[in-house]
Amino acid sequence: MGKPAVDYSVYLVTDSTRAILGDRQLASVVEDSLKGGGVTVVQLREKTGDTAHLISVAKELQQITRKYNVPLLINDRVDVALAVGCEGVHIGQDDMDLATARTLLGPDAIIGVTVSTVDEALTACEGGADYLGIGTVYATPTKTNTKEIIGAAGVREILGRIAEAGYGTQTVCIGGINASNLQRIVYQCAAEKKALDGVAVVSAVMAAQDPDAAARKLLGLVRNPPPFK
Ligand code: TZP
Ligand code: MG
Repeated sequence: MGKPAVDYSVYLVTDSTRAILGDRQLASVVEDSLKGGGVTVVQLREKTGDTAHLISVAKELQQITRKYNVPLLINDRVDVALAVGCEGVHIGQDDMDLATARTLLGPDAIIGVTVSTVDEALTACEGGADYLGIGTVYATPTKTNTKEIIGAAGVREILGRIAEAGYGTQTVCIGGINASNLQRIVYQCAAEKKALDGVAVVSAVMAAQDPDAAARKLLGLVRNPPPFK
């Protein structure tokens, strides 16, 4: 089959906490975000609940992501990705190491790694990560235990160093990204020829009243960033 080509433009990271979902159901918010083509990849991120629950949520989301032909990745849990047979995983610096994840999942799996420093980024590229999740860009209530707030400058530094080293690893940035601040990052990076492949968001889409419209707006901005002034 080979590794699927992934469009990272608008990378939705899920969050089932009440602060984000309110009374809505996770699956219906995810489906809403996908129905107009605004979201191009989905990561299931659940920080609570047992394995059986996580597998059942993953299977539910997989039916939806398959319908819209978008890859599903699982945060942290290589075992759950294997159990449901989805496209891959996203691992942080404290999760299973990249080499072991690759051995378990195989060459065609999509494996992304969170990086917040140049060293972490170069190591992940060298280790064969498919993409980097660079951040945390801006402080965000969605994730408060973030080690590093690196800002747009930190993202640009990492992009510059991996390009200099000759890696073609794809990249998204994460942390506090929304339709208002996205152009600063995407346009500045593009202007320096260090283009990001997309942006990863939780609240900008998941907490939106209209996740479809929110996702499509982000997609338009990523694909055609207006000049940053
Ligand atoms: N990793 C770094 S920041 C973050 C994660 C999962 C949360 C991003 O959430 P939001 O709502 O897009 O700021
Ligand atoms: Mg993790």
